[in-house]
Amino acid sequence: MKEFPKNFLWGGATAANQCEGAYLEGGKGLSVSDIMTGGSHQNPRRVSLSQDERYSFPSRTAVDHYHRYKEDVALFAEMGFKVYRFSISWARIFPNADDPAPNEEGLIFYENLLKELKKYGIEPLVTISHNEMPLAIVQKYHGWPNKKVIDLYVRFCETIFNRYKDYVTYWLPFNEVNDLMLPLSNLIQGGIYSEKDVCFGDTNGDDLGLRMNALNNVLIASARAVTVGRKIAPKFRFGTMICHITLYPRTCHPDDILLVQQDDLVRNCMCSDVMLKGEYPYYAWRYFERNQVSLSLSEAEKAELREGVCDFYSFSYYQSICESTQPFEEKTSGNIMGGVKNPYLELTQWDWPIDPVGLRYTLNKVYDRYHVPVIITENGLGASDTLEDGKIHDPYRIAYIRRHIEEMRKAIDDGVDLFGYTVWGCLDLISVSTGEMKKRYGFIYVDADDEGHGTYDRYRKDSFYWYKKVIASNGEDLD
Ligand code: BGP
Repeated sequence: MKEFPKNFLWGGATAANQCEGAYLEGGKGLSVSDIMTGGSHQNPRRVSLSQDERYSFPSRTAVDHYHRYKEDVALFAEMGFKVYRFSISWARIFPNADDPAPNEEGLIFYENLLKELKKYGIEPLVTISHNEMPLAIVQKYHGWPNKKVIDLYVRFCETIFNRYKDYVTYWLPFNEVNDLMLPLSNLIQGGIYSEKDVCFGDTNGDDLGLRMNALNNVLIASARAVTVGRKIAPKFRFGTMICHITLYPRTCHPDDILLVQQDDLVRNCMCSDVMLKGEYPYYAWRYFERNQVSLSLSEAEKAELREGVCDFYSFSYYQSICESTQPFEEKTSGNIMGGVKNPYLELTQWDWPIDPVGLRYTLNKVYDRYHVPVIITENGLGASDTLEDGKIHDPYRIAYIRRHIEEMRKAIDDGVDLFGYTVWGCLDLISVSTGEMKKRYGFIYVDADDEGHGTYDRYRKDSFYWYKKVIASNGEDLD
């Protein structure tokens, strides 16, 4: 069987809003994540524009990476990371979105982080927007349906491209850009606020036309940023970041096959088709027409989409789900959306199906569709861990990641040009869906609980030493 390529980028991934904390330090403004309250698997997070003091807001303190980034990067280096994916909090650079000048303190923070990575020879992979738009975009501009937000975003991009061009090659314009295909992401990705939606996940205020126009503007902004970026530094490489919810028909009834094909195209493929092929595909236009969506897309903007195509495909993969036209009662959760239960798969503690083979299937699917290099920018297991005598035994996490790496290798053997893997939440951090701390993904344990109590000290889990061996052997030693 083929080996992992020599320069394979092994590493981990985080996002500013889930790890930095220090939400008003260094001149940072409020971001959309700062108004999301804590929650749990059973109790959804609330959205509190008034920032009601009865609630806790976990992103505000997160895991204090803002102050401890040197220690964290040293631990990543100890594991042998070749790449580290992180995001730049937009609200740290433009606290009010339209400030006359960028916030120098914010720029210095990421410059220092990049210098630290360089010191250890770790390649940065930067997500430009990961649920961190300044709250001002919601309050003053009413979110991404407003075309002015494209200009604000591109200005943010130009600022960081110019400032960090000597450090960064790989950029991801938007995290899980296709999440906006679902109403859940109206606020955190679309900047669309509705009083009818009290909790994260509420869909009462959803307006599909508005949401699709928000997404359309995001895709235009992404393309424009790619074009602008290439002028600033021709070495820059840009990637999609797709939340790939791998879909299976629950039965082989032709209606189930068709349902999955149509949902897969719209949910999983549409955004990457635009970002890699430079235009909306035929089925997107049918989807808009059938749902009475009128898209504001000028000829000049269509040309921008064609010009600003990405270089590589990146995606998050946590699980697959089933769909059916038949009424199957048993359901499971999942990243962003759940589905019909697959009787062949086990579930995580948070009810997400575990499907390593689905990763190989997905890698083959996306490589066949786009013929560009592929990197997995999120994958991992959210589980609760126990700290005892300074140790954390997490064989379940090792087993999950091992099985996914085995399938990655098979996909490489199939012929897929896979060039990297960044495990989600390599450092424990706040969960997006539940706002919990106890849903942990890390190789590095952070001593903090759901209420924000704890020393915030870092501990190496068993998986830390295991992943170090995996990287040192370039994926050969998975024991
Ligand atoms: C993805 C997000 C990440 C991350 C991950 C795990 O959708 O891009 O930010 O949080 O899901 O999800 P959760 O935190 O809900 O467990």
